[in-house]
Amino acid sequence: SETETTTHHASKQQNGDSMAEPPMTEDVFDDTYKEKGGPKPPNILVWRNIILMSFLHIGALYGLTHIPSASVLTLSWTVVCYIISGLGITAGVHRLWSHRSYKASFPLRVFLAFANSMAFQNDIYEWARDHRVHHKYSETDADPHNVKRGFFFAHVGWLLVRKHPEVTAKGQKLELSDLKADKVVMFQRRYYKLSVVTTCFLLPTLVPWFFWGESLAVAFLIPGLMRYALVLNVTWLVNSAAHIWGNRPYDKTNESRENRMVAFSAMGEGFHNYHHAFPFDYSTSEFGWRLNPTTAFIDLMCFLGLAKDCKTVSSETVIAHAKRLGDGSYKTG
Ligand code: ST9
Ligand code: ZN
Ligand code: ZN
Repeated sequence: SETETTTHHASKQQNGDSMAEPPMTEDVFDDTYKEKGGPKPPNILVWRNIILMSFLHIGALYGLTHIPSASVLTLSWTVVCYIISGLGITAGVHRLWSHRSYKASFPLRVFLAFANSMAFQNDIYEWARDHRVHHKYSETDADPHNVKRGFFFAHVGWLLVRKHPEVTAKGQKLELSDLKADKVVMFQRRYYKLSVVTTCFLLPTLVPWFFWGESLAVAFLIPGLMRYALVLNVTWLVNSAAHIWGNRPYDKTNESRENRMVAFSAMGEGFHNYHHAFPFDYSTSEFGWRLNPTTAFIDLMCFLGLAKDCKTVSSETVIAHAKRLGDGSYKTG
């Protein structure tokens, strides 16, 4: 662990401002945490969420049946909405705000916050807070989507019941001052509902209707509901599938996995065993742009001068880590 931290600092130093701020450590696994013994608290169902999630998924399936009647432009627009909302999660709340794996200029943060509202997955502050506890207390009571409670719980069940008290207790001890200090994050939190209504539902629906005369029903069902449900499920697969199926070349001491199917659909976020081993790497993988359009996007932003200080890990550190903790499936060269 010592070597990794050094590399972490070293790579920052190469970027010239190592002393400017301390590295983010709130996403580092805490192996001293012990779950309390005794019986687990019961699941308290939140019926409002169960009903809304059911309607959303019924609407999305109904949307599927309308694909043949949608225009090519509407289907292309659905892909555009998928990519924008996906980036709001991957490049935005995940790699930038949860892990601080690179720095983004004000205009880029505004775009990412907008894109994040389009994905409607809780505001940036709440998502990043839950995500930091997920990394710090993976697969314990304090992990919001603890995969030890099964595929369904890790996928969506955790959004349908009250949180385990340990999630809140541990979450309250996290350092979140970087999020509180970011005006874009706080602005999005204050106007969250309004921003979701406009970006996740109104914008995807009204653009096809206004610009190429798509029917309001099809525009609402496909780029609206169906696209939203799809981005949700692909994101959730990182918590469920990528904590159950795949190799653990970097670290076999936790349940996170390398899952190519998830990486492909999640715009680069399925190299999850790597990501838990090196949460500060802006690429969440050691393979650059391979199956990873989010990394290509961040690189483009750097090229345009809108992002900088991307953190990476040297291959020597990765190999040493894999040798020490991996399951033996790591391939060199
Ligand atoms: C959604 C999120 O879908 C998905 C996240 C997935 C993460 C994936 C990560 C994988 C890596 C990235 C992959 C990207 C791939 C992208 C691909 C794209 C193509 N710490 O929560 P409440 C306190 S959301 C500290 O209500 P309950 C706090 O004071 C979907 N404190 O607890 C809080 O108040 P406030 C849409 C915490 O009552 C208070 O407790 N949204 C923490 O147990 C109450 O919190 C929904 O469906 C903490 N961690 O309710 C809504 N947590 O916030 C779902 C809580 O004001 N959520 N506190 O500070 C809810 O309705 C509720 O949260 C609940 C629990 C019912 C689930
Ligand atoms: Zn994870
Ligand atoms: Zn993460």
